[in-house]
Amino acid sequence: MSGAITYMLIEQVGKGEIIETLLNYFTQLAAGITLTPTSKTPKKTRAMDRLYMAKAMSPVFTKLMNMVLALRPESVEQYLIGCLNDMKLSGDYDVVEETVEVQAVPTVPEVTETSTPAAPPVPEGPPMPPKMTILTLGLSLSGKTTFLKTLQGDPNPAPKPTVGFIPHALQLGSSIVTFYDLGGGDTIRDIWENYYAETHGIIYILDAASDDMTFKTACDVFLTSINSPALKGKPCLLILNKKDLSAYRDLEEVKDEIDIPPNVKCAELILHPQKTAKPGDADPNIDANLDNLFKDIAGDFESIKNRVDADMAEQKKKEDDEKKAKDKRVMKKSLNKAYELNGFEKTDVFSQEDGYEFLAQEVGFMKAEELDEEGREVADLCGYQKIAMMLVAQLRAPVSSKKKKHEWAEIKEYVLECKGECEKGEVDEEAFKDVEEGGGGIGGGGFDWGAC
Ligand SMILES: Nc1nc2c(ncn2[C@@H]2O[C@H](COP(=O)(O)OP(=O)(O)OP(=O)(O)O)[C@@H](O)[C@H]2O)c(=O)[nH]1
Ligand SMILES: [Mg+2]
Repeated sequence: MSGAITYMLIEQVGKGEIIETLLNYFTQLAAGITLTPTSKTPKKTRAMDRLYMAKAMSPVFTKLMNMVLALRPESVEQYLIGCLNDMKLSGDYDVVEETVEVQAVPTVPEVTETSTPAAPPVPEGPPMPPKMTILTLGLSLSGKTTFLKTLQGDPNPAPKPTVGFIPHALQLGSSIVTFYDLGGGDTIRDIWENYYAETHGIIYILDAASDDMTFKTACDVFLTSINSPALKGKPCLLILNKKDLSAYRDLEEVKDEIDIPPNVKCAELILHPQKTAKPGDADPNIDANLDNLFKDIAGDFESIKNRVDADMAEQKKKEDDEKKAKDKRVMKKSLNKAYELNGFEKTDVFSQEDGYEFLAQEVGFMKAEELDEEGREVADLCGYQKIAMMLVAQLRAPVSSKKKKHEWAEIKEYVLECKGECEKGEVDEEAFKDVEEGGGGIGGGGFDWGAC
């Protein structure tokens, strides 16, 4: 993060370019490239740097650091790329436009989108867990983002449709509660289930004043989501929103449509502060309903946490297995090209001398002579095919320090196994797609080099 701050201070891009520039910075960083500023020296004095930091950059960095502190993601770079992408796509530039006094530059970021007037009080009862993740679900326009902005004290939220997902971390006493705001559009709903495993509780927001067809869909989507294996039985708050409108259906009418399971508590609310009896003030019933949800989670936290840990481990294993399988398909396709097997033509194949040099450079040496005997043997096995050698180089010298560095002996075994399968004619159709998906060839972004 400090590298990014230095880079931004020297570059001093315009306010509208901050998200884009940071996104580029972290994307390059994830690819192992640390961007150096185009200008070698800061364009302005240190006082001006501070002013710039305060006015333009500080809100963005504070927001990003709050999210990282709250979620402690495994890969900070990838997580920041996701957040910045979401901010870019959703046009969530509000923070950049805030006026910040120079004296107010935070040296240590606080976790606080959070300590805002409308944030709910710490509930009494069982001790609150240190961290909780709450999934906020509901169809598009049901009021999810409005609700989260209201919780953060915004008296007149006017959100744009959410594309993807935006985490909002709120500090409640000693507990950090992270609400995931997920877009509710038809196509975006496909991503919801990626977040089910890690969730401790659910808030489903229903626009109870919508037209009949939307209402029916919202009820169906509610039941499907809360009955999915990773969510079933977890504490849930069903909010019937837009009580201020005449088309509003009350709880009795909703119950005619949905059989509400026992783990679900219901609330009839007005989530938009401008629609309440006292415009500008949040609906006073929000706090008590949230407290009840937190109490339900706190009361059963041990077993919910065990379930979350187990589900997340299973999900990670599934993802790793899928990545491994995909990498193997790419390797086999490259070997088919190297050895002209299974109808493939010889493509991107070096001479032996150039192949050694290529692999040597890919693993970080200056000259081919530095590649030892075992490395050469692997290059031989790869048939000097470019992508195959790039794949093995990534196993030997992964870009990310978190990925395992494999020994040549292990890599040799892996290439032999892939080659053996190719020779037996084991090629699956997916292989034809993967390399195209992988960026059309060398260095394509679709491979997960470290998965093996
Ligand atoms: N009348 C009324 N309108 C509301 C209330 N709450 C939210 N709205 C309006 O309903 C719409 C909901 O917008 P969002 O909060 O962006 O909805 P969302 O669920 O986040 O939608 P996606 O991000 O597309 O999934 C906005 O136009 C709000 O002004 C309410 O209590 N009463
Ligand atoms: Mg939204």
